[in-house]
Amino acid sequence: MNAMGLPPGQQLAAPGKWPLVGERVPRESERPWQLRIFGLVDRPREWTLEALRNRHQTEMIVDIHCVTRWSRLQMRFRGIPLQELLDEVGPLPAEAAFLSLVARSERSHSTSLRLDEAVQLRTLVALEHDGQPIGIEHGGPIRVIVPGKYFYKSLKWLEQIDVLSQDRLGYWEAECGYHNEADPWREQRYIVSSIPRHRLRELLAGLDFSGQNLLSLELRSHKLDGLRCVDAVLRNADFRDCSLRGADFSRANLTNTRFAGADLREAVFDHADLEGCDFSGADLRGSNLGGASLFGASFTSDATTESDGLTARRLSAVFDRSTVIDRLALEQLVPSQAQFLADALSSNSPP
Ligand SMILES: Nc1nc2c(c(=O)[nH]1)N[C@H]1C(S)=C(S)[C@@H](COP(=O)(O)O)O[C@H]1N2
Ligand SMILES: [Mo]
Repeated sequence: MNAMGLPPGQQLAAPGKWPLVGERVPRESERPWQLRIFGLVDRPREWTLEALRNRHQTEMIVDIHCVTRWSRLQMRFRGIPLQELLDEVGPLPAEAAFLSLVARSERSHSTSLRLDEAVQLRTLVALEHDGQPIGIEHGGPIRVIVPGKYFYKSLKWLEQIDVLSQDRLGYWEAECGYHNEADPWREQRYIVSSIPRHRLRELLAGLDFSGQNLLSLELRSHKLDGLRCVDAVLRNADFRDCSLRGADFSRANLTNTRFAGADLREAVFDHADLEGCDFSGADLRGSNLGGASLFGASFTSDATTESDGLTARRLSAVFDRSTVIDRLALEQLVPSQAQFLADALSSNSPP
């Protein structure tokens, strides 16, 4: 844990700011909002939104931690403990072991939890945040809040819960390699990639990852000048201390990728997804980050030197006049990072 009580690798979001992540709107439907609990239960049933609102509400103060490295502490939610609803449907003791939480959304977004864990973590079917109904963009009117897990387990627009004997992986877990355990204190962000070695060698020899979808690539300290990664999906890659001069990452998804200490001179990140990326100590002179998404990205960090393990050394990215970063993107950063970047960019701007 660091000084602010944050799990490893997390930063506080700007005060009062609650970033939007993932889907922005629920699926359009004429039907009124309802919650159903089906599957391996004694008495499957559904509740209208009204019925949920009329129940006794429980208040909970919860810290939320997004896998893209921003956190918000002490969020106040009100709703119904999932346990109470489960007690009413009666999960079948010998069989019921997992919950699949399904959203009213275009892709029927879902996530899953172990039944015992969901109860033990005091999962909430939340209806209110800060005394107001939860806004539609943040998953209202019915949203799951799972304390103690990365926020992708907290499903927006909850509509159905299937009680199952086997786990059914959710959208992020199945499609994007997000870790199914999702414990922020153990940094369980992603499962580890499983690309065969010979395939990786081929891609490296051709210096071309364009269009590939590869998770958690480990390429620390490689010489990869001119690498092409156009439209690639390379979440959670490790490019620390790589030489990547003139590399092309246009429109690539590089969520949570580590570029610390990398030589990124003249690299192109045009409209790339750089959420949660670490650029501390990287050389960004002449690089282009125009149109890139930078939520939770960092450009400076307090690193500890390896020799004595004690001396804090500040590692900061370097820029020059030709570095392109949208001023608007600064608003996506946590305050300390935004301040560092604003200072660094203005000291480079022409007089
Ligand atoms: N239905 C649905 N729920 C979802 C998601 C989504 O894309 N669709 N994204 C998850 C992720 S990754 C996060 S971090 C949080 C973001 O919630 P927020 O947009 O209210 O901050 O919602 C989670 N629940
Ligand atoms: Mo997330």
